[in-house]
Amino acid sequence: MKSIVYAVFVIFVLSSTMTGFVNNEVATIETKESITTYEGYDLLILTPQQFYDALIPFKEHKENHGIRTIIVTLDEIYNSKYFPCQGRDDAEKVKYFIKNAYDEWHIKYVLLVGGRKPGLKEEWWMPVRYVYLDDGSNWERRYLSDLYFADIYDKNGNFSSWDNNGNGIYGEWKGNKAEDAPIDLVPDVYVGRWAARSLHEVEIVVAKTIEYENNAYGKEWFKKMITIAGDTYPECLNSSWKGYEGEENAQRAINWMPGFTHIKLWTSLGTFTGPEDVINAINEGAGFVFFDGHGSPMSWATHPPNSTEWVDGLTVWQMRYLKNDGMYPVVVVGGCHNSQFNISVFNLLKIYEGFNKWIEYIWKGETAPACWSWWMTKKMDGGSVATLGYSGLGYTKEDKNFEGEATEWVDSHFFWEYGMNHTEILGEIWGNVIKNYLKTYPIDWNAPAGSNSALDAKTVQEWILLGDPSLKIGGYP
Ligand SMILES: [Ca+2]
Ligand SMILES: [Ca+2]
Ligand SMILES: [Ca+2]
Repeated sequence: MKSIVYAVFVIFVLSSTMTGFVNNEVATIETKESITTYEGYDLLILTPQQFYDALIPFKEHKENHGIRTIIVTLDEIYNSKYFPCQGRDDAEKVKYFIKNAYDEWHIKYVLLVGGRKPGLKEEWWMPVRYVYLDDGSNWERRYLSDLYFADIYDKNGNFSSWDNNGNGIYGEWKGNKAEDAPIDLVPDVYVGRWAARSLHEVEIVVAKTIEYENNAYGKEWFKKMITIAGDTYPECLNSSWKGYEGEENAQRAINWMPGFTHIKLWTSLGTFTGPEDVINAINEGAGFVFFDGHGSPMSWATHPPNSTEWVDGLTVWQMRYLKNDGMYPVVVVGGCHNSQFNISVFNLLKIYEGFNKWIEYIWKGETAPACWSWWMTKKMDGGSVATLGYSGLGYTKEDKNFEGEATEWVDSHFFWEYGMNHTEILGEIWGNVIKNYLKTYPIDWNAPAGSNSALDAKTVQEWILLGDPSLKIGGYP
């Protein structure tokens, strides 16, 4: 097959350069390029020009492991270098580019490189998509979704715009039924993001990811899994909140991860009393860390058994104590907002937006230079190799009136995908969990805002993979 393709291209190139005297050398070079293009790529890396050079060693590393990789800059998308540029805004232009790359190059993985630019104004190194699904809580009217860039096609093979009514507001669900409906949501490619705010952060995650894939294989530290949990919903607040929900879900994940040594930091066991327990355990090294409890963009915590007291797990400010150099786990964090990667320390300066709004930035935890999950991932000489969490409010069976599960299903089934279904590529785990969640809880787009179906849609939309989607978990032999 390969040789036939090659022959066709030689003929194509020869005939297209046959206007005058054929220069054999040029023809050969062009042929090689055409062949590479025709055969396609596995991994598409999208980046602003500023981070391009830092990604070259990463591309070489990926290709050494047989992952065919292409780096494309945003300018090349907007200037139609490879495909005619279309789309109503930058995020849609990026999504159409991914669609073309999927059609023409048969890509499987997309790594979006770039987070928010530092500054008062919200500007991005790499476009983002906000989804406007109102859960009725008045907490947030929109949230970030990278699933948007992965759900290219709907069931009928049409482009999945997420804006069915064409008003430029995406994923709207605020009335008696979803305004933008139906949205397929099922990912067609596996998307992860390095939400880097600077070139330096890109260099850090490139180095950590390469080191992980080259060195994790067969290491003793990798065969450890840390679960950190407690009584997420104290029964003293609501009589239906029986048991220790976080620990029960951690146990489910543990049951799906045979062959691992399990380190349980649980409030009911007395093994989790504060951040030092978390820091000490991670510093010993582990392949996986699973936090299951309550989050904010800057912190994570849970409760002791049947108590409204808080046990703090880790804040972004304490991450400097993570010294697990060369032993980087994949971190799954259950809780609200840990992956809300639009926060900014500049929000502290926004007193001019009014006192109430300013206070809101502070009590919502939106005033750090980076969110919890990204901080964990970009931490130099420690932290994670990748982090999965939620960009908005996270829901559970308690929010769905015990008629089904939400984030606890997603988080525990991450471990089912790896431990039971033996999926070893990080982005594929992310995609399979979302696909299976949607099979388990099919969305009724005619249900009202705030319904269980709306919460199910939000749950998959807001689950963000901050890391390389082509990451080989446990490294290469
Ligand atoms: Ca719309
Ligand atoms: Ca789809
Ligand atoms: Ca409970």
